[in-house]
Amino acid sequence: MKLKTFLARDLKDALSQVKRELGPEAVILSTQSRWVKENQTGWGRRPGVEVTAAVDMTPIPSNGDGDRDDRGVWFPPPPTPVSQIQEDLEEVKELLHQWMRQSGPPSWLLQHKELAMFYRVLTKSGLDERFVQRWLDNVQGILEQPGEQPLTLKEVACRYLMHAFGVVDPWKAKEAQPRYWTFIGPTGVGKTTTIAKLAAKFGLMEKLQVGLISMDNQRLGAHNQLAAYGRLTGQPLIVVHRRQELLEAMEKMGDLDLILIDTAGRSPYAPALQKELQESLGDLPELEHHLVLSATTKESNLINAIKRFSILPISSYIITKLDETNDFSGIFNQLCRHRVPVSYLTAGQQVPEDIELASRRRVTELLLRRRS
Ligand SMILES: Nc1nc2c(ncn2[C@@H]2O[C@H](COP(=O)(O)OP(=O)(O)OP(=O)(O)O)[C@@H](O)[C@H]2O)c(=O)[nH]1
Ligand SMILES: [Mg+2]
Repeated sequence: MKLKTFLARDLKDALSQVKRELGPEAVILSTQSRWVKENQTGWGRRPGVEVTAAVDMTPIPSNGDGDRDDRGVWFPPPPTPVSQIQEDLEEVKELLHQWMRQSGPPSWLLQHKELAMFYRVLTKSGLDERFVQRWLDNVQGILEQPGEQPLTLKEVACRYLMHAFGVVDPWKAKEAQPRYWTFIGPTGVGKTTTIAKLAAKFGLMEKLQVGLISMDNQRLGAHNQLAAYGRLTGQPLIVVHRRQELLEAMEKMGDLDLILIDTAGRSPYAPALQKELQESLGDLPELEHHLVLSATTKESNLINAIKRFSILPISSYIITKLDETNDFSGIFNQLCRHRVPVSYLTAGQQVPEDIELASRRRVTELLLRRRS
């Protein structure tokens, strides 16, 4: 293991020094804020960064590919470009996060105590650094506007966050009659339970005519769960196996107000997923697809799930299992990134109680609750 400490004016400069001297395999062990010389003559000092990095010098395995350079640093064979870029991005993201956490609020923000505190909350919330930076730029822009401040500082702090994502009430979003809503997503995220909650809300509380269709043929007897809810509420259920049967069931239920369609949970990593989704549900413009995501899912898996299921046009995200985590940052980052609105939030197993329509205020509170 070779260990070395680098002093640089900024993180970008430090990282390129690390790559140059230790090679691309180097691992960053720590970053810290430091004062560095302003210029060659040594006059003046400015904030900079100290990065400690290490590289593994163990011999190349006898069957291994790759090469050593003249410093003795081992270079593995070139990885596939996409995975390399993803790894680099993750590394830079983590470094930036550390950097922002350590360096604290910029000096201009310190004049506004309330905002500086809010900045600290944001940097610790797990929110994407690029988004924190955009928030800073936005706040700075507002504060620099001449004349009387139109907003209180608290409003300045929250306003940008609350408008960084979309919310939708899917019932009001479309006038179509009937409405056909499908619930798609990874296994076990709560699709069927969410359908049962919505069936009770619309059928029993709002007295609308609701029908249920189950396309879940993945597990033996998977539709029994929905059939039991249907029996309790008196709502009709049709089980379908093929696309043609789905079309027939949709036609049969055409005089109802709302048809909730349950699908089989699928691993976002399943190679045939997108083909299957396209073949069973693609090119049916009457369908509104709601992607169900669990708040407990790790961010990298969320990113992949959104990517794979978005082969179908997604009308909204439904976020489940909010009662099982206090870290909402992964979901929040994705809501800001994709701008697909969030419709419902669920926080518990009770049918029908544990579901609510999403609002900007509630979603923002979920992000901030861990630190506030
Ligand atoms: N804590 C908690 N549990 C939930 C929530 N929503 C669903 N569940 C539970 O999660 C488990 C799986 O729920 P299902 O509705 O069967 O999930 P699914 O997505 O239909 O699963 P598959 O059809 O197998 O893909 C059940 O035990 C539910 O009670 C929620 O908001 N909070
Ligand atoms: Mg299910």
